[in-house]
Amino acid sequence: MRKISIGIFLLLSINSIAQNNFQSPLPTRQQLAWHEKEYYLFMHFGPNTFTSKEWGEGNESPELFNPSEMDTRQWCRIAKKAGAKGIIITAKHHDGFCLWPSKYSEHTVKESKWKKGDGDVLKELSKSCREFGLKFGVYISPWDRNHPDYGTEKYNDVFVGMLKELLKNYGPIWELWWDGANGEGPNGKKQVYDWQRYEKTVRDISPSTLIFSDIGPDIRWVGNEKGIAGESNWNFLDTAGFKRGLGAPPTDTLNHGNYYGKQWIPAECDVSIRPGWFWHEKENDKVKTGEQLFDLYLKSVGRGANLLLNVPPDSRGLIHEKDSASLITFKELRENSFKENILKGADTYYQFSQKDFRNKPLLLRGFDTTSAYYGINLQNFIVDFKKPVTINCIALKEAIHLGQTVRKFSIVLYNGDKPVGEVQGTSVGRKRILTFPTTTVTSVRVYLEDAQGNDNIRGIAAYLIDEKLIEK
Ligand code: FUL
Repeated sequence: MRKISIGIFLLLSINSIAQNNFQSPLPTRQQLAWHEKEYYLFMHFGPNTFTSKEWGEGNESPELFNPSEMDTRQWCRIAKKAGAKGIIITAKHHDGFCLWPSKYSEHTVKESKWKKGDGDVLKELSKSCREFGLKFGVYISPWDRNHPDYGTEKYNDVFVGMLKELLKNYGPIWELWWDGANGEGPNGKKQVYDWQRYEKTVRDISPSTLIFSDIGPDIRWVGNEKGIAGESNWNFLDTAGFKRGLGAPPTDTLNHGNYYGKQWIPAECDVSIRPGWFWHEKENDKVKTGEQLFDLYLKSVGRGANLLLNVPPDSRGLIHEKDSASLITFKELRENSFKENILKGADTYYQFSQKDFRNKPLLLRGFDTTSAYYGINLQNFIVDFKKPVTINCIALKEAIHLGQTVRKFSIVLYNGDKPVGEVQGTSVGRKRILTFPTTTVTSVRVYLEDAQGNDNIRGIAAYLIDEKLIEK
């Protein structure tokens, strides 16, 4: 018996080696923890909140910035209630206005009327995030339409000085967001950015900060601002020869990642709850509904990416009632939909050979924990329910600390011996949520049809969710 199983093992190993020259890149510890955060809020706040603009020109009076009731605890309370795991705020948008009293600029909160120039949004927000157990991140636009040094080498010193202020005075900074949008400064000049120096500054001061940009190095832009990851979403990207901004890879590449990419640079889906990124009175009745947000969740988190949902504070400095209502509905829809894993208690059999099926309950236990099942190349499995169940959603998870290896799979739904439906997919990644017409089944068979290395499926879950939430 021992000999036979060693034989099977060798056969499978040789099979894997023969098929796979590709070694999956692996995420860092920080990236792995980032994946687990799934969804967090973005906040665009600054002079544009008061002028109804999306891109301030940089010549707005700093006095305009004057929220009447700003309360970062309200932001955090709502974020927490909505199940978001952190907040990333626009410390400086393209108009150059700094939400903190930077000594490198004269276009900041200290020049505003707010709190007679003594206020500091970042100080208040970082403190509230700590209080509420939320991650704190900052967006800082490299493009600056206000700074007099923009377009000269001196601006690189300014930008590095600002980064140091952010990292040293408001840390730990969980995620740092570098926008790719770029244009001219106040004097019509374009900037040559010293990205290497910027990156080194961050790594030296705060090695655990995750850097987001079009091309990472830690997190990549998903290639659109709609909050939608590619149906196939590889956590890999090749960045050689590409730059941030205009020199970035094609948006389609960013959307899907590179199939054989050499670096682990996962996608983050940024999208606004409103048509614009900043709060505008006239958009109060255009806030996305909880149902629309749920759909975006399926197309971002459900495709293995993270969701960065922008909820911009209004001119009072509060999250608007309409936005918080949608966030809470969104939270309830997620909770109700994924409350009960119908697979719990079912038996899972791995197919070791044509006739050899072995019970492996570990797979089911693993779904909501971080424990992993270590797979073998292209190992199919069957989940057998003890009685007929009705489902319309299946979620799979890959043990991504071992890489991303599953390339193609299909799931066949059975009622007794009769196939009653089939779902196909390519990438799995951290989480893959598949929806299909409501079906009564007694078992499901998962066929791993292509993989680059062992397919480390960590878990499978099935749900019955409100049919109105599923695209027909
Ligand atoms: C873009 C910017 O130009 C928008 O204003 C916004 O900040 C969005 C998140 O990124 O590139």
